[in-house]
Amino acid sequence: MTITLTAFERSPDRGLGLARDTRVRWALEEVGQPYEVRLVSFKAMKEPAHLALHPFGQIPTYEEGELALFETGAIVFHLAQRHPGLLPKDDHARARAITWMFAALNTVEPPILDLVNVKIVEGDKPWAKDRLPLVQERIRNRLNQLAARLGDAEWLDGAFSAGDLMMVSVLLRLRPSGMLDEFPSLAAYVARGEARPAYQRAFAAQWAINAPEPQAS
Ligand code: GTB
Repeated sequence: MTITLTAFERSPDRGLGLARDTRVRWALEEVGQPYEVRLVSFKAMKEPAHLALHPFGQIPTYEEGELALFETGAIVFHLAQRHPGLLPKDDHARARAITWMFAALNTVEPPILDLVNVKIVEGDKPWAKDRLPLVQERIRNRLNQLAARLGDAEWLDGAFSAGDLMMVSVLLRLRPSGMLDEFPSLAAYVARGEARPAYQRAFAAQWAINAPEPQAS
């Protein structure tokens, strides 16, 4: 059955792979499932046809026959349950890998999104300069805790899993700020994720759509 994702017609990150379709593409590549992509404009995302798939008018969405999903956590979890490669067979190890997916989305991603909000969305507010260090401190706190747990391990809990896929995807969003480089073990962890052939294919697929046009000289 054909799998179809939606993605930005033109991602505001100009191909850095930070929009959330990349993590779904990565999961699909890890489990070896082919997929198609339907590109949507910001305007189309808020129109009824897309809102029927995504109540909040966002990307990505996932369609597979009669099934339509939104929320990258749910989509990656669906793929990881359906296909081997992203969750361990052992019950406890599987539950722990799922826990890391939730930790990435519920505990690590929110302060990182706050950084984007305070710098970009709320950047012109008079209180933004006071809020910024508070948000940065919250992120550093989380990253210190995460780095302490990772230690010198390759992945968060044994073999690479959907938990790592989600955590690496979330941490990548920090790279433009330079904060990831303050935590060399986490920067190396992210680099290991990016080096996976499945990530490389996912990145290349979104780059083919979003790369900046070459400038005429
Ligand atoms: N919780 C949802 C999920 O995980 O699926 C969040 C989905 C979401 O935020 N989608 C964003 C969206 O559709 C795109 S990824 N935004 C349009 C809107 O809400 O109107 C977020 C994103 C956007 C831009 C960059 N960037 O430029 O670097 C990175 C990530």
